[in-house]
Amino acid sequence: MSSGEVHPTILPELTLKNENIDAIILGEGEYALLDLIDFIDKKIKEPLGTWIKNNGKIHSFGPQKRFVGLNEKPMPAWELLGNLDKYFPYNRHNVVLMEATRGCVYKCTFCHHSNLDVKSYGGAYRNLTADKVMEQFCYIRDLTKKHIDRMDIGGDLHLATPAYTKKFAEDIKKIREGITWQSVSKFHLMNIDLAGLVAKAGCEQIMFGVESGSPRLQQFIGKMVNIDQARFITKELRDKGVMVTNTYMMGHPHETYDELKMTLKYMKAIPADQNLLQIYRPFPGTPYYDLCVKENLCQPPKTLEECNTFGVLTYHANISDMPTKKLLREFYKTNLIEQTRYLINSQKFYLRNKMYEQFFDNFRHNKFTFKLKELIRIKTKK
Ligand code: B12
Ligand code: SF4
Repeated sequence: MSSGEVHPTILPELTLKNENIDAIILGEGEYALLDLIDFIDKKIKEPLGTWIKNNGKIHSFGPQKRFVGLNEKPMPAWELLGNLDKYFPYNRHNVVLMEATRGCVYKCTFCHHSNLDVKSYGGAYRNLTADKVMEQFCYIRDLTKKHIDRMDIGGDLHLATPAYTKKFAEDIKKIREGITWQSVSKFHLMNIDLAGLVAKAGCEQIMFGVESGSPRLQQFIGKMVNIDQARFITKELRDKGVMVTNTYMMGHPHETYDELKMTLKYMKAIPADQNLLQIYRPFPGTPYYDLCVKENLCQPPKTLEECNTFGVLTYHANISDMPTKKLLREFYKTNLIEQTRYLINSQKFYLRNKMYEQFFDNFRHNKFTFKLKELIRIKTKK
């Protein structure tokens, strides 16, 4: 049994120690998997990009030397998924999530892209041309009877340089056939011209990471966001009909209540459609996580099973300098306000774009009710 993706790339030894796993692929999988097969067939001795367990002994091999050219790689075999209709719940205006980018040029200290193995085994940052994005979209569209006219191509960081943003927007504008798209960028990469360009090119939503309003924490995570620029870009995009989502984290390592209040100030000052809020959970293999371990704020998982209850998914570990009650109260109170605001903004967006099914569905399944259910779950567990 072989395993792959970010988790084993960051924790190869811990993953391989699991009795069910014989081999892992670190980083990009395409060529490494071919090497692994050749290794099993005894054609090569060094399957690059893999770690292999043999009679309980772990053998590690260096990064792959061949990486996929995103624009040259064959179309993903979507048809192997069978009836694609079932993945698109609405009769009209479905959205399809596609890969348009790999890697990231940045190294924010809480993110998996700050991990050296992710960088070296995953390969350099690459992105698709507008032509290729459309080709992939049309390929999927032709495989389903459902109406899809929206694509989510944000990945980790799609609009990663002003030059690419300009080229992508100009190109997609010419060929998009009414298709709209959602993306991810950074405030310092945007300006008034690019905001106008992406809006005209069919961009319906952009996400930006802010994470904290505290200058100390911003410096520490490697994400400096200028409040005035963020406010200006957000307003420009929204005036042009693009929805803006800004992401924030609360409960950074050693965060104080005064610092959290700085984050709240950012949220108020930057008029996004949605402020997406998370409690920070340390991600193994990142400098932010290392700091947490060093300062005894969290314990490293010892087994693969322990990872299930660690970090991203389950509990709210408080590693800030605030009392847990205070942190959680601020988190849920702010979320209540933010998600109510977002519910209203997203409903306006759906009505504006005549997405009536999405409008009614959103009453039942929205982030507000999601958080409410989470709160009830935590309360009943206690
Ligand atoms: C797109 C995405 C999503 C989409 C998935 C949509 C879909 N239908 O696929 C959505 C938004 C739904 C999503 C949800 C979640 N996601 Co997500 N997601 C991503 C993202 C941005 C890209 C993944 C992707 O498709 N890349 C494109 C493919 C081609 O590349 P790839 O996945 O790296 O795969 C390559 C190699 O890793 C390798 N490989 C991959 N799998 C395997 C398997 C084997 C056997 C082998 C040999 C090789 C191999 O080969 C591939 C080709 O080179 C990643 C971040 C990232 N950059 O990886 C996070 C990421 C995978 N998500 C993450 C998380 C935490 C989640 C959620 C749990 C979030 C939440 N709290 O709800 C949920 C879980 C959903 C679920 N049910 O599993 C984490 C996982 C963390 C971890 N410890 O592993 C990541 C790494 C982001 C992060 N840093 O936090 N996600
Ligand atoms: S810009 Fe986004 S994807 Fe890139 S390192 Fe920072 S948080 Fe990660």
